[in-house]
Amino acid sequence: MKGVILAGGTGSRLWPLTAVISKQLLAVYDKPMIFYPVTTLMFAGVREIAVVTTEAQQESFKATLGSGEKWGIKFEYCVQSEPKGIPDALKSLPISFKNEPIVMILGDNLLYGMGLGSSLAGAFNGTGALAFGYPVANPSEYGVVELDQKGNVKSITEKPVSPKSNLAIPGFYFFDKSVHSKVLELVPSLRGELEITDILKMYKSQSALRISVLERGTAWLDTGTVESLIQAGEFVKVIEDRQGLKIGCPEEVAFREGYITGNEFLKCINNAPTSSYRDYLISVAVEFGLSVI
Ligand code: TTP
Repeated sequence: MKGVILAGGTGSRLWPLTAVISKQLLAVYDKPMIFYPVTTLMFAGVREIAVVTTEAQQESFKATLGSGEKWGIKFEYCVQSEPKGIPDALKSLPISFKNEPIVMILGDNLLYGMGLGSSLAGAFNGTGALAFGYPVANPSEYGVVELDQKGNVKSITEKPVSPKSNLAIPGFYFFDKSVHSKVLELVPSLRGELEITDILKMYKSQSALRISVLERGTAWLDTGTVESLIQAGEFVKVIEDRQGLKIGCPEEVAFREGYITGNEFLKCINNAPTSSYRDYLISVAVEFGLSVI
């Protein structure tokens, strides 16, 4: 399975913050926003990740993330020429991704929670689609899923005026390889975009859509508005200050999950400038008995 991070779009709701910087490169507290979805995909066991961006911003993403080698993964970069919707971005994936199941995450989504890492890795069996449900106070702003008592999907509606449930669908999806042909069948919605909910409906019509309701202790934050961006930053700060552990730190995840060796982790530390981020990496190395020079 390969990973996909959608980091295109216009970020208009965050303008003028996004006038020259992509939303997904803005700070969420102490690191670029895209580090959070990168680490979510690493926890899901993915080693190859396509980063879909606008043409104008591709170099900035390359400068921020690099080839992935230092984190034991591989990034491929591709361009979505116009922001024509979330599933449209899948059309720009490299050939090597087009015959593969994928796990896709929106570059402005932050998922955090107990056991999320290990449970994600085994969540998808490679067939159909797996998406998630998350109770929110404002379902009208999201794609909403209605489940029957057995947990089967009754309906999916994009930004409903009168939501049939309080379960929003986070921007994190597992798809089998048929997703690549499905996106070619989509037609734009009234707002002129290809809609991810239409892809989910296609899987539903084949009885191939599974929704897993995220546990209460899980946090799902999106960072598309000034308010939600600040909230996400505050959330990360509170957890990190309290626990003395970082959320969304790719070097640490790579090392703890065995993607890189101790020596490679030490190399990450040596290449990092003096900063609180570097100090944190050093504290992880010390915990593992590695000697930092
Ligand atoms: P949105 O928040 O729906 O759109 P946006 O990022 O352009 O922001 P705004 O609505 O404020 O203009 O996008 C969710 C995520 O999906 C975000 O990470 C950008 C990404 N995306 C693409 O990569 N391509 C697209 O065509 C769209 C619509 C979104």
